[in-house]
Amino acid sequence: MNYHNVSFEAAYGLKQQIPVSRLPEVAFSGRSNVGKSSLINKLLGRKALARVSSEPGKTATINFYNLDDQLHIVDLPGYGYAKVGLSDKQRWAGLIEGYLKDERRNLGLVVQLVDIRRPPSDQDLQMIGFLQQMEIPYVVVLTKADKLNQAQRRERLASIAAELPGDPEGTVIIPFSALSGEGVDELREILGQLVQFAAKHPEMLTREAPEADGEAGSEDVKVEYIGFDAE
Ligand SMILES: Nc1nc2c(ncn2[C@@H]2O[C@H](COP(=O)(O)OP(=O)(O)OP(=O)(O)O)[C@@H](O)[C@H]2O)c(=O)[nH]1
Ligand SMILES: [Mg+2]
Repeated sequence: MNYHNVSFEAAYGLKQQIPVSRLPEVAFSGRSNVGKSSLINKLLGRKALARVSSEPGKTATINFYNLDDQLHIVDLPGYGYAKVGLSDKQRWAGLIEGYLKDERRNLGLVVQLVDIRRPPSDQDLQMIGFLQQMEIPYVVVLTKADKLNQAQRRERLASIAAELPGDPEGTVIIPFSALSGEGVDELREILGQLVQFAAKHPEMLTREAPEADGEAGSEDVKVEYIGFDAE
């Protein structure tokens, strides 16, 4: 994939505005200020494609970036910012949930961001529970890794798997720093595999509601490119 061929494509404030997927999508989720926009800029090798601010609550729309016309990078609004009014909170929650539940989405992966310095918040845990329930493949990225010294880092890495819901062995966890670029290669590797997989299985990433379809053999679809449990 050519990481020099990236562009901002669109921002949506209402889920009804989001068109049916034209490309496979990878969405970035996490609480406000966790570093989603910074990660996207680092991943795409651009300083200010996604807007970063010291003021939380910056990204209030779902923003689509085009990566080499092969993948849509989707920046979701951050949740959990206390100072935002209730109506905005509800709108954002509706946007995020509407996006993740949209069966017309060719959503191949959610990258769930968690600050490396703290255990996941209740809302992080809720989000991961929701992804599991929806059977959406995800990886966990631990942001701001540069803010810890080696001992603190070891301590967090030893604790995090047990703090997350689900199988601790089975969750891919990637330390990341938008300052040093740590974690970029691993994420690009996963995105590359996702794109290859989507090219081979154009129909398979679009989800059907798990309730509506029971087991429905989507197991093989979701795991291959995130590096665990490939059959
Ligand atoms: N040291 C350090 N600071 C970071 C890193 N990533 C983000 N930050 C800082 O954290 C703050 C928030 O970063 P953003 O990328 O805007 O966070 P966001 O998740 O997009 O926030 P919202 O748009 O409000 O949801 C900014 O001041 C960034 O400079 C990192 O890896 N290391
Ligand atoms: Mg942002």
